[in-house]
Amino acid sequence: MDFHLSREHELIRKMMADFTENEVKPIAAETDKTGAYPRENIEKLFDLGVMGICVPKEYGGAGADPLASAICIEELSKQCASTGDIVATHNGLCCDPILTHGTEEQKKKYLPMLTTGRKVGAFCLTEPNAGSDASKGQTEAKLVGDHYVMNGSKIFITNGYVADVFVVFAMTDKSKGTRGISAFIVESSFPGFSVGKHEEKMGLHGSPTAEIVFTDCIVPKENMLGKEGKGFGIAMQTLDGGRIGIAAQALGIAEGALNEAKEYTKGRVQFGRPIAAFQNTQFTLADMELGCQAGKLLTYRAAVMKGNGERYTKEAAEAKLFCSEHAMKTTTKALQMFGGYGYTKDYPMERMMRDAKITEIYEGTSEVQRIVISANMGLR
Ligand code: COS
Repeated sequence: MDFHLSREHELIRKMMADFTENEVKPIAAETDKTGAYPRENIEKLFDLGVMGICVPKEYGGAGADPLASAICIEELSKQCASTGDIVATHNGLCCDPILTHGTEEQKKKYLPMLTTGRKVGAFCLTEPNAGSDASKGQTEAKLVGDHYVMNGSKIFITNGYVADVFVVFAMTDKSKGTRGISAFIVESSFPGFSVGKHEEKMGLHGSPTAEIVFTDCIVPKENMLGKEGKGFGIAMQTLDGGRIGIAAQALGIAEGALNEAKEYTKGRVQFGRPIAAFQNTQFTLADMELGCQAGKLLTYRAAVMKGNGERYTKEAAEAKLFCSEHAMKTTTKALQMFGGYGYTKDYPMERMMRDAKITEIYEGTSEVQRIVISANMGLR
């Protein structure tokens, strides 16, 4: 067992750390304030090969492994969790299922679009009445001749109003429950596709979240992803990978908050001493550091297992659960160290705390992660 990153992974980290410092950090507060999608930075991330980083070179990607993708998301999220989220969704929830379950024709058509073609990807599973109980979606797709007619709506879709390619889950046979769900690749240009409500959120303001509506949407028959009735398993398998991305995002937020807290407490003098000289501050920072190190090991372990082709459902859930809860704890405690300043928008702490919260909710709440972990502990 080697706990050191390879030279390639270190180079990727350095590249992303430089990009984050020079391009992401300067606009992070403004992105949060205006809610503007960080389009120029996403274009630059396409240039760097980060969008679709795990897609093999033959389809226009960088051919990197899941650990490289996690490192990119972690570094970006140290300064801007919205940017980390856009990348995590594109890579983990759109490129990955097409790569894993797509036919050769689908891979040749869609993966180059999502890499060199600069089209952004999204994932449509959640519906108003199907959140944690993801199997209860009502969106339907009926086969009519050589195409499916899709009707229904999906909510809270990350990249919703900027994406061009969507992996969508719909019932093809309502009588079969989860075994009646199929996956599809849907383009925003298909007739009957529309974007509904743009969500106004507590945090992640730069990450575009929207409702997606299908009204007699025409989806070619050949756009079914995987076999008919296998959609639920594809969704669950995709979310296993997606959870590594959210773990990396939460880890990045926690590390970013810890870095800010270290700098601030060394410079802030109260009672005649920098507050970093007080043991209470030091112990709190030590707990933050410990959690970041533990979270990093959990996240990288899950990513390496995915790269090795091993089953990593439990490990991804553990990483996501631990890192998201640690991000929430760390941002809350770091804000406290900033006192009143932490509560203002002059410092990034309140943004980091708002951004951290969603990592305990999306791609499976903390409660769902506990269901997944306990279901994989041999208890039944
Ligand atoms: N990988 C592959 N297949 C999986 C799987 C996984 N990780 N997890 C479940 N499956 C398959 C099962 O093998 C089963 O297949 P069969 O019907 O062929 O036997 C099927 O999926 C149903 O499995 P299960 O009965 O465990 O599903 P549940 O409905 O009980 O799932 C949870 C329960 C809560 C774990 C699931 O609904 C879930 O993860 N919900 C959260 C969804 C989520 O993250 N939403 C956020 C959306 S993105 S923001």
